This record gives sequence, C-alpha cells and structure tokens, in this order.
Amino acid sequence: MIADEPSAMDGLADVYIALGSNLDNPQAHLESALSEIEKTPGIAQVRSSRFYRTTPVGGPPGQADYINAAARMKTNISPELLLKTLQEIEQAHGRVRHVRWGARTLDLDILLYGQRVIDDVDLIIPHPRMHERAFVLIPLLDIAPGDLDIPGKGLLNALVAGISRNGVSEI
Ligand code: A4P
Ligand code: MG
Repeated sequence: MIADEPSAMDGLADVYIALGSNLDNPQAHLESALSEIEKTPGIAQVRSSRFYRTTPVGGPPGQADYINAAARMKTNISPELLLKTLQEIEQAHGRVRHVRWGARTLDLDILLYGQRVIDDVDLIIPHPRMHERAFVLIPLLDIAPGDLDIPGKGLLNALVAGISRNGVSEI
C-alpha cells in the first residue's frame, strides 16, 4: 500500500477515468465504485467530479438516462493492471455484456494515463471517443485543468468549447 501523502505520490502520473451507469440505482453504483477504487492498493488521492444525468448516446433505443462522472487519481499500477482492476470492480457490480453500448450497471473506462499513448488490442489510451463526448468532457473539466493536453486530440478547454452541453445536467 502506498501512503496517501503527497510526498509519497509525487512524480506519479495523474490518471483520469470515466464512470457511467444506467441500471439499478446508478448513483449508488458510482458511489460504491469510487470507494472501492479508493481502497485499491497503489491508488491514492482519488477525487471525483460532480455527478451528471445524461441522455444515452448510441446503443439500443429506450435505454434509461445515465449517471456519469469522472475521477482523478494517482497510481503506481500499470495501465494494464489498472484496466483489470477496474474490470473486476465492474464485474462485482453485476456488469453483464450483451449489446455494444447497451444498458449497464457500471462502466469504468480509463480516459488518460499521464501523457501515455497506448494502442493495444484491449487497451486504447486516450480513450478513443472521449474527445467528442459531452458526458465525458463536462465531468472531466470539474477535476482537470482546462489546459490539460489530451494527446492527439487537443486541450480540454478547446474540446469542451466545441461540444454541445445538451443532454448533460448536473444532479
Ligand atoms: N478498452 C479499450 N480501451 C479501453 C479503455 N481506455 N478503458 C476495451 C476501458 N476499456 C478499454 O469495453 C469494451 C472493451 O474496451 C474492453 O474489453 C476493454 O478491453 P466494455 O466496457 O466491455 O464495453 P463498452 O463500454 O460498451 O464499450 P465501449 O466501446 O468502450 O463503449 P464506450 O465508447 O465507452 O460507450 N451514453 C451516455 N450518456 N453515458 C455513457 O456512459 N457509455 C457508452 C459506452 C455509450 N453511451 C453512453 C455511455
Ligand atoms: Mg467500457
């Protein structure tokens, strides 16, 4: 376990993740996922955005609205192990994968891992669709500086200025 002190975590990359749920009390899934992430050895200084109610983007018609948030943390866990850790938390929340972009109890995506660019079969960072999605960028701006550089996509402020906020409201 890493001590949760600034001195112990200095120099580690900032990691940003997106959280989403639209089934079975979405807000409770996000809150408990955040506390599970906080308890994970090697993750410290977890900070969450506000929670937002968002209109579903893509997927089958008739899905319930989502609750979305973003979180920032410091970690010494590799990107691959972080993905596995987040997938285990999704599984513990009863995530079942049926349809692409279908309703889900909990979706945890890695948005950014410092300034790393990764293009593997099962892990792409920055998340390939984050730069065009209001339900990701608006929560992200709660916890990240406006001049955050999203590798290959531009500065967070500029991306937020270019999207519509329709369908995203603070809860
Ligand atoms: N994967 C690759 N890169 C990453 C990454 N950076 N973080 C792989 C997490 N996973 C990553 O994910 C599919 C595979 O992506 C994983 O096996 C992993 O190896 P998944 O969670 O099983 O499926 P998914 O989330 O349905 O797929 P996808 O394509 O990542 O979905 P998106 O693009 O994240 O969209 N509308 C609203 N309003 N709010 C939402 O939260 N979410 C989606 C999902 C669609 N519409 C939405 C929302
Ligand atoms: Mg996902």
